[in-house]
Amino acid sequence: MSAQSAAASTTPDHYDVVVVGAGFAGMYMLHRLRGLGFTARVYEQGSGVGGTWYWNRYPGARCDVESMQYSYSFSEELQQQWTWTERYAPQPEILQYANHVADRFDLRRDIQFDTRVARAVFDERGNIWSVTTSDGKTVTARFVVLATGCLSNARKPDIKGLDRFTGKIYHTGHWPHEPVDFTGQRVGVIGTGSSGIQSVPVIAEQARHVTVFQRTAQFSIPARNAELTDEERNWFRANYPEVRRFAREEAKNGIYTEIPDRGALDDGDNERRAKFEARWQRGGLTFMSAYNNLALDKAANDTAANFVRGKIAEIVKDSATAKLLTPISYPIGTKRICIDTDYFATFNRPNVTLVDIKTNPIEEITETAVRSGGEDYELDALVLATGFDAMTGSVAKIDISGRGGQTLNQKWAEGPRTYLGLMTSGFPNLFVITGPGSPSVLSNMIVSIEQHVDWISDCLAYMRANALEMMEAERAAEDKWVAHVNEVASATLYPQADSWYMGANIPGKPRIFMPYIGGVGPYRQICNEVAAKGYEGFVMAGAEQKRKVAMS
Ligand code: N01
Repeated sequence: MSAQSAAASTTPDHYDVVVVGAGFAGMYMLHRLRGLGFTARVYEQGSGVGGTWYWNRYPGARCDVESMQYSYSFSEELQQQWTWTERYAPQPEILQYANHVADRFDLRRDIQFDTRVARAVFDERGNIWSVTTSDGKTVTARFVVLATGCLSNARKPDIKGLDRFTGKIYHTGHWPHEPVDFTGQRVGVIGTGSSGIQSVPVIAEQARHVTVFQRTAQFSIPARNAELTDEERNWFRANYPEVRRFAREEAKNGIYTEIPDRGALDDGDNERRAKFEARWQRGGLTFMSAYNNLALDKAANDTAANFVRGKIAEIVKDSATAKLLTPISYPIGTKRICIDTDYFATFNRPNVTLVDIKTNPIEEITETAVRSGGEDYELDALVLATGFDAMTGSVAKIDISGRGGQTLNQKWAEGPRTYLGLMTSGFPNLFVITGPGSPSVLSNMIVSIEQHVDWISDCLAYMRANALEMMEAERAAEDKWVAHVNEVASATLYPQADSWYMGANIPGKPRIFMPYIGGVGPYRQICNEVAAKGYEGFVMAGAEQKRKVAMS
C-alpha cells in the first residue's frame, strides 16, 4: 500500500475531550474527566506540566497569593499532606507541586508534551472538532477545552534594533531552564510590572550593574515573605473547610481574608493611616482590601495611593529617583498591584540606575546598548519584563474555526465576547477555562480554575446523561453577559488605567476591560443558577436535533 493510501485509510484518534494546556487548569480538567469516565487527551507545548510556573523561571519569581491558599482544594489528602515552606512559594516549589500532582494522580499518560495545538475546526454536521497539532497529526474530539492560561503568551516589545543586540536577551515569561549567571555583567531590565519588580532586586544582588528602564511607575506593597511555621501550616490544615468555603463564596478575589465593612473616608485621618500602616506591615495583596471602596471611589483611592507614595518617598534616598518611582497617572490597584521584596530599596544600591523611558522613550537598541534620551546605556544582557498578550493571546495563536468557517480571531477582532467567560457563540462544544468575561486574573487563579473545571465537568456529565452532543452559547445571552461585564467594570476605577486588563499593553488591541469584576462568589452563584435552570442561555441538542439547530 502506498503511503498516501495508508494515510487516507487511517481514521484519526478520537477523544471525548481535547484539553489544550497542562497548567493548573488542564491538569485538574484531565483529573475530573478521567473520574467521570471520559476519554481525554491533553496537549502541552512545554516539556512539562505547570503552565505559567513552567515558563516563568526568572530570578525572584514567586506567587503573590499565599501558598496555603494558592493550591488545589479538590483533594483533602493533597492539601493535608503537601508542605509549603514559605508564605509565598517560590517558582521552583510551585513547579515541584505541579509535578507532584501530575504524578500523584497519574496524569502524564494522557498528556502529550512538546506539542502545540495549531488548529481546531468544528464540523457542524457531526458536532465534532478536528484538532491539528504541531507534529502534523489530527485527532477528533466531541469537546475542546482551552486551558491555555491568561498570562502565557510572553510578548517581546517591538523596539527598533532589538534583534541587533549582541548580548543575551531574556524574557521573564520565557526564562531558560539552565541557571543564568549575571555575575560581573551590566544588565538592563525593561519593564516594571510584577515580573520586573520581583526580579530587579535579585538580579541587582548578582550583577555588576542593573539599569531599569521604566515607562510607568508601579504601586507595590511589600510581600513580607517568611518561612511558614508549623503552627501556621497546621492552622490552615485544620481550618481548610472554612478557608476554602470563604474563598469560593464570600471573598471577592478568592482569598481568605477579612472583608472590609467601611469605606476609606468613613475613618478619620489617623485611624485610616493606622489601618494602611497595619496592612503595609502585614504585606501582600490584601492591602487593597483595607477598605471596601478603594476600587470604586477616586477620593477613597487617593488615600491609599498617597499612603504608598509616602512610603516610596521614605524608602528611596535620592529624591529625583523617588519621584520617578512614584506612580501618579492612574488610581492604585487599577493596574495589577505588585508585591515585592525590597524593590524600592534596591534603588538605593550604588549598582542600580533608573531610566525614565516615559519622558525619553527608547530610541533604539544597538549591538551593545539601549539608547534613550540620546544616551547609550551599555549592557551585557537585556531582560524583557514586558509582560503578556493577556487573556486572549494564547487562544489567538490557535487557528480556531467555528460555525460557517468563522474564526475566533475574526469574532473577537473587536474584543473578546463570551457568555460567562466559558463559551462563545458560533463555537459549539468549545470551553475556555478562566476566559475573558470571568473573574480569572482578578482572583486567586486556582479558586477560579477549580470552579470552571467543576462547572464544565458537571455540564459534560449532564449532557451525557441526557444524550446531548452539542452545546453553544446563545447570542442573546452572550450579548447580555458582555453588557453586564462592561457595566460592572465601568462602575469601577479600573478602566482609567492603561493596563493589560484593558489590552492597553498591546498596540492595536481593542480597549476593553476583559475580566469580570463582579467577584468570585456572585459569579459562582450565577454559574450555578444557569446550570440549575437547565443551562439557561445555552442551546443544547442531541444527535437527532443537531441538523435543525445548525440550520436555525
Ligand atoms: O507584565 P506587565 P508582568 N517599552 O504587563 C513595560 C502576573 N504576574 O510580566 O506599564 C517599554 O504587568 C510596561 O510598561 P507600561 C500578574 O498578574 C504575577 O510584569 O505598559 N516598556 C510594564 O512596566 C501581572 O500583572 C506574578 O507603561 C514596556 C512592563 O513592561 C502579570 O502577570 C509575577 C514595553 C510589563 O508589565 C503581568 O506581569 C509576575 C515597551 N515596548 C507576573 N512594553 C506573581 O504572582 C511593556 N513595557 C508574583
